[in-house]
Amino acid sequence: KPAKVVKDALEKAVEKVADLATPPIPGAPGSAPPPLEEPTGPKPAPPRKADQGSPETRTATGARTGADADVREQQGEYLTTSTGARLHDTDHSLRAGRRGPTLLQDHHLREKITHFDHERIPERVVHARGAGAHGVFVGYGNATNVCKAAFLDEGVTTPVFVRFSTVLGSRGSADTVRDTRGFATKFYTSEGTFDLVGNNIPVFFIQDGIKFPDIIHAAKPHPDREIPQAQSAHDTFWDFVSLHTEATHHVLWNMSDRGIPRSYRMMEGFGVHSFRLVNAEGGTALAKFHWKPKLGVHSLTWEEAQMIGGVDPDFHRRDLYDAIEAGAFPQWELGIQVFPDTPEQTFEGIDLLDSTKIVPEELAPVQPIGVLTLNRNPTNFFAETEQVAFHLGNLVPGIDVTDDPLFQTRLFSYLDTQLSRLGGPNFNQIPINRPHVPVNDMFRDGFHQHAVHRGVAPYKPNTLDGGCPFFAGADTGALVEVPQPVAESVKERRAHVTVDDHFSQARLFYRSMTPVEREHIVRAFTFELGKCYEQAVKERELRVLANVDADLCAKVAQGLGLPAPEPTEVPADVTPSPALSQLGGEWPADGRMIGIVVDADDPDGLADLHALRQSISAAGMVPLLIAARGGTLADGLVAQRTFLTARSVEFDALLVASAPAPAPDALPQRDAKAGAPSLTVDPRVVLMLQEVYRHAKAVVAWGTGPTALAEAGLVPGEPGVVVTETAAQALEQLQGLLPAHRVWERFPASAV
Ligand code: HDD
Repeated sequence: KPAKVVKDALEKAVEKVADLATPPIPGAPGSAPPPLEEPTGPKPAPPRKADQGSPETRTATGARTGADADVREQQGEYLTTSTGARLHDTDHSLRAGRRGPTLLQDHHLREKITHFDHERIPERVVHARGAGAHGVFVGYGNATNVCKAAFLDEGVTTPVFVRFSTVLGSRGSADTVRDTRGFATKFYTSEGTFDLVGNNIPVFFIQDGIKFPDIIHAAKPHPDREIPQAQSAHDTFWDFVSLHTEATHHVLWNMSDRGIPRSYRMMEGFGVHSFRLVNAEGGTALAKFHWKPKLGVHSLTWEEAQMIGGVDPDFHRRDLYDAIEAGAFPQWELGIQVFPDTPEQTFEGIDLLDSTKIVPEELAPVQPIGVLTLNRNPTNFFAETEQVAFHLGNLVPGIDVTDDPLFQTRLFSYLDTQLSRLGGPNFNQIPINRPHVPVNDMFRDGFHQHAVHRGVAPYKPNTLDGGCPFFAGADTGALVEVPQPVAESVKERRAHVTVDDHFSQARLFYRSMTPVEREHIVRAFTFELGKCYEQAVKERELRVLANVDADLCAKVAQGLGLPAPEPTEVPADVTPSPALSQLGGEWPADGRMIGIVVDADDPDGLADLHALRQSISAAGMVPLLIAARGGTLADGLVAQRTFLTARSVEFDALLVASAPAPAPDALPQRDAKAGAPSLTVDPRVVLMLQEVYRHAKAVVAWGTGPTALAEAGLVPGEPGVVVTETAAQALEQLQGLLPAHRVWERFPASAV
């Protein structure tokens, strides 16, 4: 009997072990095919997108230099190890029995996890959050008298990559925070790569690059709590800028509507510094670069920016991507302000080597010299947008540096930072950074060396490689520094005297704004200082504002509940520069988002909507139907948004085709509450209308739509609140209102 017990137990154990045996390898003889949800057979690789090859590097004869770009891409139909062995499973680790430990010998597991563990690289120390796009730049040819750079010649088409960014936030921070925006452009020219690394604000906080760590440490989150994220509304920022008053001009721009752009597509860009341009005869001029958006310069309101930060933190990234996918390619003209290259390096008394100052366009007009079109989204965000490395020192013949001490420090920092960010000195071999011209730099080895260099003599002079590579001369496109006299002087740590003027251009900026824009600046200062805890910081910033403009100072002081101090300097007499204001013009409405509220259950309200949508699209705008429920409403009309998923801030204007009754899921408590007025219109539509009104956007209603306006308290005939007979008339009205961006007449009474 005991023998039988042992035998039974043994048999059971064997069965169990059999249960745990390794499953048969799929496809092995005799193994049953496992149930598969994915297609099994190899499929032809998807067609390559036009941009999947990295920029090619070719010699003058057209032969490709370096390794073939394609071999770096993922290819082949089968899943493999990183060394190309085909795999049959990536869902289970190799284990000693089904419930046993994982084996160290599982190379695929170790390789997969190790690679994953190292997927992240350090984010940029500033400008970590960004979005990029490819495009082309076409020169107009009219700059040749001042600049010999070949990419500016008439009709020359140069591929470019542009990266827009915020400065302060981490990689995952919200797009619509109040901040300066980066606008960095890489031109892959026939003479080497030219990087124009600018911002959407033409001045900088500091005049000397040695102060960069100070301003950034002050503006980044507090080191103890690591808050607030992506904001300047905190004590350390205002502590610093109220003490370091040369920041005042930049701060004024940040507190203006420029700090909260509506879209990357609607921002100006500035090279900030003066550059030295050189023409074919060796003549020089100083110049400042400007990008002028064809769509005009437009901003969000502060309340919109805050709401979007929660509702759609990727707003600007999405906007750029969607516009390019939809074929609404954003464009900017590149322009230059040109100044004589005098020994003083000033223009009309303005120091051209002081990056805290502008030269008003009224004194030196911006002359367009070419046009940039962004027409292609990146294929892979990390490979392109994250790994792109800009550097002010990437110059081409015809464009040279100046002695601006901010410029000079930047020349060091941009190369240096890539060493830790991209892990070594070979970052220019990364596809997005590779020049589109032959490279023979004699740099060798180092981390992430991808090239297989030939030859034995990476030094000069040599005979063993036949003397190669050779020197170019000015006639063969060499980058030759322009001989410049250096003023006889003493070595010292001191700023030039012109830099002592910290307030006159801040005042010029404020005085150049329209009343609405000034009101926004007042509110921004009041908000930001209101977020500070330290009373002394608020008081000190008010003393700064007293030197900018008494009215600005008084209004902010009132908002903070503090006395307005007297100025310590006699305010400069300034002539306003209307070019600094964002208001007063009319611009194309391309790419504007138009929400159309409809009642899904009202066939009359849906009648003309096919035609309306088509007309809106034909006008270059994006129509989005918003209804109580998603899916097809009637007659093939599809709702892209529901009252649950839509928020007003997504739209530039609202059309109301009908007045939807409250849907069952629309705040049912309200009706149930004793004494509450019963609703006739869905409260989410009412809220949307009220927000759109507060943000000074156009509202046009027809059909039963006016009922919704009435419920929201909007009165037809008020600026930008229009009732029409038909959908076609509504579009006509809308097209009259959008070119001004907002219904400005509603401000400042409702300024937000
Ligand atoms: Fe800078 C990035 C623009 C001053 C040091 N900067 C960076 C980017 C932009 C600017 C647009 C993002 C580039 C990208 O998308 O990869 N920076 C400016 C402008 C400045 C300026 C317009 C003043 C006129 N910057 C400045 C100074 C220093 C730096 C004075 C250092 C002394 N900037 C850097 C950096 C970054 C950078 C640390 C971070 C990531 C990178 O370079 O590649 O080197």
